[in-house]
Amino acid sequence: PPVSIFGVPTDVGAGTRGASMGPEALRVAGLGEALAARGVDVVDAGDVVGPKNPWRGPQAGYRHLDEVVAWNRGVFEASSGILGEGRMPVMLGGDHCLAIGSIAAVADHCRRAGRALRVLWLDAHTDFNTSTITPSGNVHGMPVACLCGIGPEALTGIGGHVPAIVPAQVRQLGIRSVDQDEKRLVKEHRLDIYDMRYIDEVGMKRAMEQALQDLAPDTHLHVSFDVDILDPTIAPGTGTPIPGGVNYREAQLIMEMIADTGLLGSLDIVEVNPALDARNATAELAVDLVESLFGKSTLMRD
Ligand code: DIR
Ligand code: MN
Ligand code: MN
Ligand code: MN
Repeated sequence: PPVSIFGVPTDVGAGTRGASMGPEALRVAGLGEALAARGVDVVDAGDVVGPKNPWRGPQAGYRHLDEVVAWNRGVFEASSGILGEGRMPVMLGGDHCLAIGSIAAVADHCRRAGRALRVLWLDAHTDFNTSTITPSGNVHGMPVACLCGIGPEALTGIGGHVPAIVPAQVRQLGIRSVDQDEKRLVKEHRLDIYDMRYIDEVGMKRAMEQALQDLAPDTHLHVSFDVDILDPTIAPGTGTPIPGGVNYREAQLIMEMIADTGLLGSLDIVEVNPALDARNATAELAVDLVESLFGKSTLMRD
């Protein structure tokens, strides 16, 4: 399907500044050109506009809640517009709080079309915190909970339907950092998690087969790609790097196995932080992996 990429230059949901430069880093690394070279009809729809980062501490368990809401409304509008044109939205973040708006838009779109939605959450973190259990107040640690209806009404209701999705629609891969109370909440809501220990034990191929199993033939597959799923040695340009992440070959296999489903319907690329990077290496790696997500492989396969 034709693709529209759009940037969301903000870091209001994060505790480290710099993810606001992610969209330009990904453009400079050649994302649009790489997709066009694969034969994809791709346009750059430009950037969503929103408030500046006031850089305050958390209030009532949230840092910058009003600004997070404003940016996510913009994301919801942008993503809904692109879906309405019959194109695939590819969101260039920005921090991961923006997945609230992008996935709310996809959920709304699927609900109207009567299509099944599956969310594949690629991340070192489960992002299932709430204002009462968060150790940081950073909303980029809360988007999955908000999408599942746990959070402030201004965020859970962004797509008009609460909850936007249910935990059974989500698969999380690459997890290796979950806060203490967050662990309890994740278990309570039975999130389907393929964490790094599981990947170590069974291997990436089997983990991905399981994460992608029983997808109905016309499922819309949304991939939310937090680049901190990657090991910090290959992707240092991100605000909350966690050791023991997926290596280059594993990351390629993830993307190629998603491409093989033929079901990719929308994509977030988030938490690229050029201020922490080494010569834009993380954005360049993300572009390399997105090429694979859109079907590039080392050998001819059919
Ligand atoms: C941590 C970090 N769990 C928090 N979360 C991050 O602040 O809630 N998510 N970095 O991507
Ligand atoms: Mn995340
Ligand atoms: Mn993360
Ligand atoms: Mn590649």
